[in-house]
Amino acid sequence: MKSLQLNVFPCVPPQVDLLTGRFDAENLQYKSTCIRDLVGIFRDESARQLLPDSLEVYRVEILVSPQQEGELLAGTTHLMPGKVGDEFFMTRGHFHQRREQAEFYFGLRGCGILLLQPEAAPAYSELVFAGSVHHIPSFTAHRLVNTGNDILSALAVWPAMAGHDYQALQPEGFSLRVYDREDGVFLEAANV
Ligand code: M6P
Ligand code: ZN
Repeated sequence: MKSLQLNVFPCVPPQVDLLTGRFDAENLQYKSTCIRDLVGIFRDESARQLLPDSLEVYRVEILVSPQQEGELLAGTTHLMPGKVGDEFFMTRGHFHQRREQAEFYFGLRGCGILLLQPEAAPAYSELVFAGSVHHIPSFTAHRLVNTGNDILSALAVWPAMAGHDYQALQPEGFSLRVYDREDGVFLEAANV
């Protein structure tokens, strides 16, 4: 390959390690979500209370962009392996405040399930693995579940003004839940 001979030097852009989803960039924001932050999210609340409050369930790193109409954000969720009782660790999950705004997730590491809950249709799910691509349509809540033994990392790209609406999912939550049972991973209706 020829070496670069330039009179004007291009900027070095931020980088992402596609094996882990970790960014190498100047402007990053981090958000950590621990067991103490997930009251009422898992089916077995007493099992949640038995785990250490400060146990980290997932962390998100976001490449900062301007918060303005038309802009996009990119971030990676790193969801730990683990369970609350027999229910796999998962993200809180959300609708967008701007319901019409969609999102993409890209599976990078580990394995799991993406739960998708449209406002006006039954919930469905997709397998997440390194290389999987997920279009999250408008008007659809989304949540990642880690069903493996490794960290599940997924890169997300979404509109900067989409916002997060966590309240709309309370108190019922998603209508599908994912459990670790003797004979495998079980995706079940939440009210069973
Ligand atoms: C992805 C994106 C973020 C989201 C994060 C964690 O990185 O969808 O917008 O904040 O996952 O999900 P939650 O907000 O449901 O905790
Ligand atoms: Zn989203």
